[in-house]
Amino acid sequence: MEFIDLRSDTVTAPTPAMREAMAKADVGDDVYGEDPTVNRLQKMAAEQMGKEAGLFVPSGTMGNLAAVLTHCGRGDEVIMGNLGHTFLFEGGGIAALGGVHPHTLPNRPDGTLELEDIRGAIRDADNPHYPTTRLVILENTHNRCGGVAITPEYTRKVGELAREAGLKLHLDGARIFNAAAVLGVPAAELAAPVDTVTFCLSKGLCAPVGSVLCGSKEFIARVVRIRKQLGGGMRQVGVLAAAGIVALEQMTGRLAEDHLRATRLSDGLAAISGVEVEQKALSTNMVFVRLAEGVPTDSTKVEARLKDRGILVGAVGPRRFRLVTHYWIDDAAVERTVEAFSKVI
Ligand code: TLP
Repeated sequence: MEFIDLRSDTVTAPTPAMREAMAKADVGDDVYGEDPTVNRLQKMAAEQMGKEAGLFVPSGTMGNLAAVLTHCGRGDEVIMGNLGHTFLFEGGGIAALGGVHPHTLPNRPDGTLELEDIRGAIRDADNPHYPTTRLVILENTHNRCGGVAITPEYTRKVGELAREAGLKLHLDGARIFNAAAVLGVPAAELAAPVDTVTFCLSKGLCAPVGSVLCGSKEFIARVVRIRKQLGGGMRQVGVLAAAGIVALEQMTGRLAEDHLRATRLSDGLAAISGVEVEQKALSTNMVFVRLAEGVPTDSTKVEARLKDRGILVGAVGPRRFRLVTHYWIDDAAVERTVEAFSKVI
């Protein structure tokens, strides 16, 4: 059975244009800095983020980890959201590998952190009881807050606050191009207030592997060593970077289509009695839904019944699901999903 896979946009297979570019890619040893395709991708990525330099890394997780390990030393502290990907879903890597202490603040439903909370979390640097506050992390779009975009105005305010306090600001921009599409601004505007940004090529942009960490030349030069320590120095990796170039050239401009389908999906599901949709402003390609109170089932059972009908969704709680639209989800897939949900419920 061919599945309609809405579990994530990470499930996207490369497009035919990507496979062709991968087959033809010029390659070299990237640990020597000699892979022309990787070098081209890094240059394009840095330009699109408005930063001096970029570094290709195997995953978004490694991009965020390498950024934190470069900004922070052992015993330093990072301020981040309690629903942030770096806190929830990156294996505690910053603590396990870097001895970096996470200071979590409650994410508001729109994905932001209260500015006063950030200010209040900054430690007194002269008091030896405290870890040293070094970094703030934001996430755009914010995954667990519904795939919502964070505005440039808000990011600028956090940037100012961080600068005044002598802190660095990192953006987990895994889906920054989705945010740019819904806000109608260039990705560089969203990244302008931050020191460093990671974005993913392998989610809605469909590349099979890879993310790019961008920042100043001096910062990226330091990340090269950290990436090597993490085992992320790759060799003839131009075959993957070639797909990343296609992602930047051909895929960022179509993300609004995924957002439109997510809205249709959300509207269709909202009309089913027994299903409650968490509809939010500035949402992008994610739809979060819950089973209404009194519906005598749970998300694991619903997930299994939907799978029997060829639909894959992600259970993210005992009565909650996430559905993510992407390049391989067309209008017919949206209709079939709504129909299947309705029958199963
Ligand atoms: N997110 C995945 C899962 O890990 C939850 C998904 O299906 O959404 N930052 C953000 C905001 C992400 O959503 C993800 C992946 C990452 C970083 C990590 O990227 P990868 O998977 O490339 O390590």
